[in-house]
Amino acid sequence: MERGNHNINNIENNDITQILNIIKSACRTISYVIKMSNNISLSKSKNKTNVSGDVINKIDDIANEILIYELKHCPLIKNIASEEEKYIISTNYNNGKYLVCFDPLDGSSNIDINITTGTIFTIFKYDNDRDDKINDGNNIVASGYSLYSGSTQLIICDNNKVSQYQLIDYTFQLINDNIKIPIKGNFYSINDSLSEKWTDKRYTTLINEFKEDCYSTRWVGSLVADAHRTLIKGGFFAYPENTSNKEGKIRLLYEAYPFAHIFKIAGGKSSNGLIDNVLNIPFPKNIHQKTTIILSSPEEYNKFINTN
Ligand code: AFP
Repeated sequence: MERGNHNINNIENNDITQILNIIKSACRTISYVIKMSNNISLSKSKNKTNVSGDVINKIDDIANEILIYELKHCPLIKNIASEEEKYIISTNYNNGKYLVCFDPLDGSSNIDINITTGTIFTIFKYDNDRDDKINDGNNIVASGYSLYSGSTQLIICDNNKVSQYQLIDYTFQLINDNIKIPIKGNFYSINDSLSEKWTDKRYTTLINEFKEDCYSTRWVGSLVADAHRTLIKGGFFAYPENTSNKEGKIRLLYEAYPFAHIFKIAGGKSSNGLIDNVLNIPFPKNIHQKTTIILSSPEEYNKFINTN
């Protein structure tokens, strides 16, 4: 059996199940906080920005603390990386074999208007034969995201498949055990208002082609929601580099890698516009490195690579 390109055994399977259970529990708690709190107060700015320059809201801090509190006591985990922490956090378990990375609350600028947010996470296994190195996204052994919306859902990609759970009666119940992305969709998802600023004009040509082919546009502004719709209904999602965000806006480690892993296992495509498959981008020196991202059904991706 394999996860991504990574061979696994029973011990590793148990390790990953244990870590995923901790993440599930954290997502349940975050969901509870969002559902039981005044969302307007959760959106209150902390009057500080994170290392990527994004404004930190109260809920970003709360979700971050919940995840770190739950994960740092797990002896399997050596290191933790979060969007809200400047540096990697080392646990007390130097012999731990895993690095867990997450964006605690993606789309938090949408929390006050009660629009979908979510937690994105990924688990890397250190390469023991290479002095605890991680090469790239192919070291991922599991990844996923939650959606805090009308219902709370969890998508988990492990064991070479993508499964969908819904929080019903305080437990995550399986509602789809093998998600596959449609070969083609009817939607494209991109922040069109930035088109004048896109430095790679292939996106302009491609979007015009989609319009001619009667595609509809969708843009929530939460990666979890826009990528989830693309995964389930098919189509094309991209956040290209632009004159304000020269390397793109999406963070490689805890946003782009996990979605690239999920899309690959579900039969979809990912790219940074230059490298096919985001998992092949080398592990970043800076944990907050940004990247252009494309997540797509195979047909729309073919259109992209044939665009000049
Ligand atoms: P927030 O977490 O600050 O709401 O940012 C969300 C995000 O990083 C990603 O989830 C969206 O796809 C993207 O920003 C939306 O960016 P624009 O506001 O430029 O459309």
